[in-house]
Amino acid sequence: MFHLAKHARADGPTGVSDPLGGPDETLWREAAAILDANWTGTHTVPSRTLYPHQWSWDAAFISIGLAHVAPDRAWRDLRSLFTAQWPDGRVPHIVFDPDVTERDYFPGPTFWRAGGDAEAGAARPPRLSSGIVQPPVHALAAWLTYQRAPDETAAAELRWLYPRLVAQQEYLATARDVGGAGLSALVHPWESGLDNSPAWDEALAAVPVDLAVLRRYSRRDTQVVASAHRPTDEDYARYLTIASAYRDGGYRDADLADRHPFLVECPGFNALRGAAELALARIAEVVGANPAPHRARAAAVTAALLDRLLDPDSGMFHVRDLRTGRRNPARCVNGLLPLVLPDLPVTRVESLVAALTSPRFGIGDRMPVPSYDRSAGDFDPFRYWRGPVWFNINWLLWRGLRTHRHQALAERLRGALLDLVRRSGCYEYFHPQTGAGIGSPAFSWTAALTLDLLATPDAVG
Ligand code: 9WN
Repeated sequence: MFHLAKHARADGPTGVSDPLGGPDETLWREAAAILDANWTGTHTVPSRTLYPHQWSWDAAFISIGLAHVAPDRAWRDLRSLFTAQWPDGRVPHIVFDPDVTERDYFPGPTFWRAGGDAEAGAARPPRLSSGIVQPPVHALAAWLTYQRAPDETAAAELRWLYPRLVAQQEYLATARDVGGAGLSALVHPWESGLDNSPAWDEALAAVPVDLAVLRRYSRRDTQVVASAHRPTDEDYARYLTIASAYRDGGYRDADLADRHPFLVECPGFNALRGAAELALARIAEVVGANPAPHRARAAAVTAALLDRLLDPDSGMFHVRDLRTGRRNPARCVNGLLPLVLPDLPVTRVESLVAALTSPRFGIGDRMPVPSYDRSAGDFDPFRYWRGPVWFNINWLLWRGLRTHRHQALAERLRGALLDLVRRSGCYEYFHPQTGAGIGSPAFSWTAALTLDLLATPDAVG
């Protein structure tokens, strides 16, 4: 067990406070204990029951929490992930633990058939992994981890990570710019991190459902949690079809527009890519590199988002299907994530805040933002990314509100998030009306970001 509270106070307040008053030691200890229980010795798993490997964007959020209680583990988590980076710069969405059996997670290494062949040489992925990516939150995570304890050890970690983070961004900005307009295209809904969001429904509808593909394999998720809370079999069959198509094309990105069945531009993913460039600009200053190109790239991403994905009528950003050129009208929470970009024009900030405070997403006193428009006919309070509240997304929105000096709203959101975990525990996601925990209990990113919220009490900077 690591020191639960000592590190947290290194450059922070002398006591971790409850926003409503008294000390919040119990919650702090519970959250820290979850991260400790999910630590494997080399990395942290998102959940012991449902996700027994290392996931990409989970690792970023987890390191942000670990930075408060065990900075050495925060750096080791990030290092572990980046040792699986492919030669082309992509950071795989899952790095498989060879000690975990195929039975414990599907789709596992046998499905993805990528990496882990020590004989294959430098041109091949170095470790067993999937071949798709997830949102690049890692530069932000590295920067926040460094800021917690900016000593020589942390600076050395930044020096190790910087070229790798740059290669990750480079891959996303070039190989994945399928639309040619400066935004990264996603080749699978899982790349967004918001797996079965209604944002993908239209693009997915064009992918044939081959239920036989499911019979060849066996879903593991629905053996662990209720199937009414997870993606449907039809959607799961499509996920496998799309992943197989990418895999069978050797995970090549050339000519994707001509052959790949699913290609979308996601506002959340691209906003996080822009935010990553801004974090890289800060890191560049520490490691002696030039920050200017990073700032320029961040500005270009913001401009492309405004140009390609903004719907002036909804005031939000929407997913674009590159196969049809159509923007999906569904109002999904990834359409609010550009709020993390500091150079967003004020009118846009205000329209996003209007959506956030409207009955569709309404930040309530006790309830954070749901993953989908509450007033939509197909809003589903139980099913994964089609309604429930997710902690990582709300944490990003909280940061966005602070960036744009919406301090009162940021504090309300922070209070609602902490209230949720106090009442229900650190679950994977939450019922958007009752706040009941759904999915996996003892979920790492919920615990990690709880620590970060507790350690950041007031509307400072
Ligand atoms: C597929 C691990 C991951 C998260 C994703 C979340 C879920 C996986 C799954 O779990 O996705 O990658 O099996 O459903 O949607 O955001 O990274 O926590």
